[in-house]
Amino acid sequence: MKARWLLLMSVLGLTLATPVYAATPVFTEHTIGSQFTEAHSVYAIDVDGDTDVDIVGAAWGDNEIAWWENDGSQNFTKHTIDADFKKAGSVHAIDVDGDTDVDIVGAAWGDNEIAWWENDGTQSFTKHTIDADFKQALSVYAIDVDADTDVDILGAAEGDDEIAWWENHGSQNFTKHVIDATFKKARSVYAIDVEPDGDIDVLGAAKDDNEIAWWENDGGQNFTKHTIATSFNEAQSVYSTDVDGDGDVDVLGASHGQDEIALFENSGHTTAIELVSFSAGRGPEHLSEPGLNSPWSIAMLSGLSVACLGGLVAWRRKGFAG
Ligand SMILES: [Ca+2]
Ligand SMILES: [Ca+2]
Ligand SMILES: [Ca+2]
Ligand SMILES: [Ca+2]
Repeated sequence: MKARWLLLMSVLGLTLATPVYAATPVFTEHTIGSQFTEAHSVYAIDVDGDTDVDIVGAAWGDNEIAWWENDGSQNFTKHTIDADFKKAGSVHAIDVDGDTDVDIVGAAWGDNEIAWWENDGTQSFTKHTIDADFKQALSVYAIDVDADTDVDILGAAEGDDEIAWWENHGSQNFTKHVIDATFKKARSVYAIDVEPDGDIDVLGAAKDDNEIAWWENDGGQNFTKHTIATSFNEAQSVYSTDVDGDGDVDVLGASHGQDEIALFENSGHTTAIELVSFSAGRGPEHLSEPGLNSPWSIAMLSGLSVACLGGLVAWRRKGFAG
């Protein structure tokens, strides 16, 4: 059996590294917020600037954006930011207006809205609508897209099949720019310098196109689409970071339709590989309930390229022209 696995991995072009038996992280669940109906999105950042990390969340069913204040010992107190943000699907937090406190951005599917809540410095938040006609807004992210030092906003609209960004003119007056209007049932957006060439590029996931894609910024915010995956069934979510520590950013995706979390490795503009979970002695097994306790995520968290942590984790090649 071992020989077959070695053969398989050899066929797949793998190098079987010596297993690294690093300390295995053990995760213990602590409930932060309960009865947060149809909790849909979460992010962590020091909201109140007291050096501990707080939590922000969006609840689809409660139409709510909230944050949980950390007392420094991970005892959390909930504060509602907005309780009338219909089908709140996504939340992110960053200092939008550059006054050093952390503000909140959100997407409301039911209100077709992208909004931000301004922090007055004492965590009293005032809502500002950025766009109220972004149909079935499902994802939001914020970063300085055009490198003019102010924070811009990105969104994905399922109803408009659209990935867009809103340019901040420096005083939180925003102008919308469409990046792609034919990205069917766009569900997720993220932005990072993919190549990297110093400018911010954009990533998206489209449910009906079964697609993960990125749009290359030419430095003047003219975006050219590059497809990463087109048969990633009901692509739901996209994220990007340097998973394997080789200096370039890789792409992570969640596929609703094939019950899969995948890694698209950026291997120097040539190919990428999709990570699937294998159980020792059995065939490839997609992770139906990927979670932090899976050997796979442990491998990613540990930065291991190949790991044997409760199961065998192997790489499968997947085309990705970087
Ligand atoms: Ca804090
Ligand atoms: Ca601020
Ligand atoms: Ca900017
Ligand atoms: Ca770039």
